[in-house]
Amino acid sequence: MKRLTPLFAIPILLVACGSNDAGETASEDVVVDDSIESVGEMPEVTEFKVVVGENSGPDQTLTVAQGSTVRLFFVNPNEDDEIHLHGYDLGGSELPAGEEAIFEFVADETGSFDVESHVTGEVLMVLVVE
Ligand SMILES: [Cu+2]
Repeated sequence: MKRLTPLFAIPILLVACGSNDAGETASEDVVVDDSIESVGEMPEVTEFKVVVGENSGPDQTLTVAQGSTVRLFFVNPNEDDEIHLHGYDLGGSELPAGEEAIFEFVADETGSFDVESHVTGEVLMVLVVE
């Protein structure tokens, strides 16, 4: 078993930094646990990946809360495509076969929005914001 001697060096360094003569509070200042709290304030991101021909279709529904950040990934492994999210009006430009398109946005409008292939006319997924 190793001794954790490096940990004991930290309080000494902190005391050396604070040159004010409040020697009694120095040991309490070493306890820094409010970093845990900041994790809860991270914005929520919902990710969803559609592989055309594998898990695409109008039955692929993603429901998210209004105001959340959404990151959608699309890839058509077999053919060039053109993928468009209606309502939010994202995409719609040419997507070469095998390349990934990423739509990232804040879902600030409620409703049901189709993601459509402009090549085949197929609905690849439906985004529901409520
Ligand atoms: Cu469209």
